[in-house]
Amino acid sequence: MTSSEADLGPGQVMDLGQGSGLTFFSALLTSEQAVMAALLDEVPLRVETLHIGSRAVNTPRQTAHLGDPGCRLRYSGRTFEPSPMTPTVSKLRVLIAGLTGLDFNAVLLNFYRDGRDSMGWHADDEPELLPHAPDDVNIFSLSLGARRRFVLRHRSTSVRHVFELGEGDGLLLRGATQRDWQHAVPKTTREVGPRLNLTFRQVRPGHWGTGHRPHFGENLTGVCHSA
Ligand SMILES: O=C(O)CCC(=O)C(=O)O
Repeated sequence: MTSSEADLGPGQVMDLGQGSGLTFFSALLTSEQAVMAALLDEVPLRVETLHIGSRAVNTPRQTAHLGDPGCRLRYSGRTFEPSPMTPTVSKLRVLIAGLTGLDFNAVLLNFYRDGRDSMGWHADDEPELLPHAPDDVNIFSLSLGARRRFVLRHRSTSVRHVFELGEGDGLLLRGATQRDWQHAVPKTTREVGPRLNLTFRQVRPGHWGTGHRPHFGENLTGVCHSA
């Protein structure tokens, strides 16, 4: 992983100010390609249809939501009940708990088949996210396969930080990062292989949420997704 604006090393902390911050863990997995193959085999990934206003739009990537019972996610007009975590996802959960001291009870997988697949600007700030969305949210992002640009943009200053995440890189997004920053994985015309990203989340079980916020606005003219 590299950053255009910061030179981060393994396990290195980046303070984004005002309670926001990142911790980067380089190439966490010794058998990253085998882990990715196992996940693609175990997890039923698919394009989802979301409801944005009166329109139905398809996600520009494949996706799946896994988690403990009741750890549902709600976004863009849909509520997603979790499928049980698969053996490989459960092992990653344990690994990440050892690394961070945090237990993540839900995970959203996003599979970018090639450079045409993408993720629009959004923040993971849904009210069901713990410990206290949007002011304090822990998200652990694990990126497998091809490196893709992961862009963070401050909501009011538009300051950007650009990372190339893949090949087993981990990124813990902490504190107010989801309140004050948005993130995206833009499309690219570069030849890139497939990339699988897992965002591990802490979800309040049984929470139904309050919003149907279409926070993947940049994709509304075509295909859209969530988080
Ligand atoms: O693929 C990525 O790196 C980002 C995934 C993401 O933004 C999300 O799951 O909310």
